[in-house]
Amino acid sequence: MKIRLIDPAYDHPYIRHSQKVIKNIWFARLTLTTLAALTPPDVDVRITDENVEPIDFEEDVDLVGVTGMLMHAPRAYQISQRFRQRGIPVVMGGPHASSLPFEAKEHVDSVVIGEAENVWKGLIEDLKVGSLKSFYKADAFCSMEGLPFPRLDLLHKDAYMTINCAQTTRGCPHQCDFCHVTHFFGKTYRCRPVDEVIEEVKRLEGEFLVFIDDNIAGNRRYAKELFTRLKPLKKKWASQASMTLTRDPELLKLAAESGCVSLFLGVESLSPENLKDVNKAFNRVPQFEEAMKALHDHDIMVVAGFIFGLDHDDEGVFERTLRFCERNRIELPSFFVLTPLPGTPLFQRIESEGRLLHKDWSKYNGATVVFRPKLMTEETLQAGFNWVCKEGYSWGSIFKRVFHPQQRFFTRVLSNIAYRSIAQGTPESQLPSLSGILQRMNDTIPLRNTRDLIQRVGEKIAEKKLFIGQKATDTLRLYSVYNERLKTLFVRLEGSIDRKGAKELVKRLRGALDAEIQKVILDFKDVGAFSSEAIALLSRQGLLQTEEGKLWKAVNAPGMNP
Ligand code: B12
Ligand code: SF4
Repeated sequence: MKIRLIDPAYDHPYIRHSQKVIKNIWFARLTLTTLAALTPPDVDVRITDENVEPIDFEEDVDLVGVTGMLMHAPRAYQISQRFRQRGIPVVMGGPHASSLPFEAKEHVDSVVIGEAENVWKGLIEDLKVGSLKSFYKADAFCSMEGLPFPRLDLLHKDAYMTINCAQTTRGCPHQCDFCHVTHFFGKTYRCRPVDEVIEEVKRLEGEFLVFIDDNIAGNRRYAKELFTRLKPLKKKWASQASMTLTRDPELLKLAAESGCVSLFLGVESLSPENLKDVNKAFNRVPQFEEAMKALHDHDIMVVAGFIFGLDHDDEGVFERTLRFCERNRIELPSFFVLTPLPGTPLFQRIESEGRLLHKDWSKYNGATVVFRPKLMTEETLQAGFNWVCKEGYSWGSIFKRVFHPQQRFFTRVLSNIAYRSIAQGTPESQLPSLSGILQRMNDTIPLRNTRDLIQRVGEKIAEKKLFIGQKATDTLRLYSVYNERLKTLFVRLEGSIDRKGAKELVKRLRGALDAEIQKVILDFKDVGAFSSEAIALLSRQGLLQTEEGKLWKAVNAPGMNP
């Protein structure tokens, strides 16, 4: 019996995955090599990754197995059709088929939902006796003990950056709303026996490998043992982890000592509100800079993922995020447009709010806007995303991020050059025009005279926010968010306001109103103290109003007084 396993080509809107790009940055997924390893030895199993070689549609085989993420689905269906026309049965599995099995079944003979470990042999037996079922789904997740080592020998070794991949865990202890992993693995997080991982790693040729885990440090005790056991092997490795790893100095040190040279971290957003919305509040924004520093102190290259288009993102987010990457010397920022993946809570929410633009899965690739964002138009999100991809890999930005005394300097530069070659394919787009104004409206203004400030004691005590005797702050902090659809800027003020702060605020608001912004709504409720000059100035401008029971009412709008 002959089985051909196929990974469909990835058709990206602007990045042509040329052989050179794949050779520079891709490692091989473990999907088909794992499936091949699960195949009984009497079956002749082969793999085609369409990204690196063409499919032979005339091949004489007994079964075709296709895998695919969501955006591969349309191509996977085409491939299936070609083989089925010749009477060759096709089975599909992987993230997409597992999320939408009934859709997949319309295009293939059989669908494997979830992991293949407990069903693949049975499927082959059914095929042999001519009774292939429409769906296969294991009753439980497979045991992580005794998993066969993936058949890396079936890959074209020289086509990828590396084929040295291994997996130590499956799943993730977190449940971020946008992530497919939780949907696929539920709340489970399973670890392979360390002995088996070590044995597999020992067998890999060369010094470098990638652990394709979703979160290699999801169980700290396990990770510590694994890293300790990896040390004597003197390998270099890259993987993915959640940012919680950076909060455990012992774990981070062990990771570095065991050969960790690069980590992909889902930073996602610099807005705590966004992170809370998507159930990722365990990423603590105030600790981000410290986390990046800790990784760099251990000479670990940071590949940081950022998502654009979350509900609190306005058009200032692109520039703000890029400047953060530059300030913190993030070696390889990875930018994504928020993409609702079927099966995830995010998909359910966006769909129920009627915000999905279409269900053309080929466009659900992380680089194309497929939903209606809250604070921006689709066009602004797409343009801002294109801008950040290109600008983030401009020479200027690369210079700011990697040119500093560090070990492995050349690796950092070379990886940036590889990423730059991809980013260059992004269409030319302008930074959204209000970006600069929005940066200035999200800022801290130092005050000059804090002696004469009058505290809003009574009101603040009622709000349980201020105790008598608390000192007035010497800064005014502006937190702003712009709603492009309403053409309205919401500004929350925090701290104190003296004359200088009030003047600066008025100046910035004028700048905003001179641009496209039609309305500004100020929220003074977190301002603990004002100077009388500031009150006079803001009142003259029509920005402050008194209201019964409360001293200052949140105001206001266009007609600022001259
Ligand atoms: C490694 C990886 C990558 C690599 C891929 C490199 C390459 N050569 O393609 C990189 C980092 C480049 C990458 C990029 C992307 N990735 Co990725 N990636 C992964 C990751 C972490 C591991 C994949 C892997 O090897 N798994 C191990 C194998 C053993 O598991 P498996 O693939 O699930 O296969 C099992 C079953 O699904 C089943 N099965 C799978 N296929 C088939 C087929 C048949 C016939 C059968 C019977 C069974 C079967 O059997 C297997 C054994 O149980 C997964 C997460 C994950 N845990 O799988 C995400 C994941 C697959 N990626 C994902 C995404 C979204 C992307 C991007 C689109 C991100 C982006 N926005 O740009 C890009 C797309 C690039 C591309 N290649 O097309 C999503 C897919 C979600 C979805 N529903 O489509 C995942 C699930 C991660 C997530 N957080 O949501 N990725
Ligand atoms: S931490 Fe990462 S892998 Fe885990 S659920 Fe969140 S996004 Fe997914």
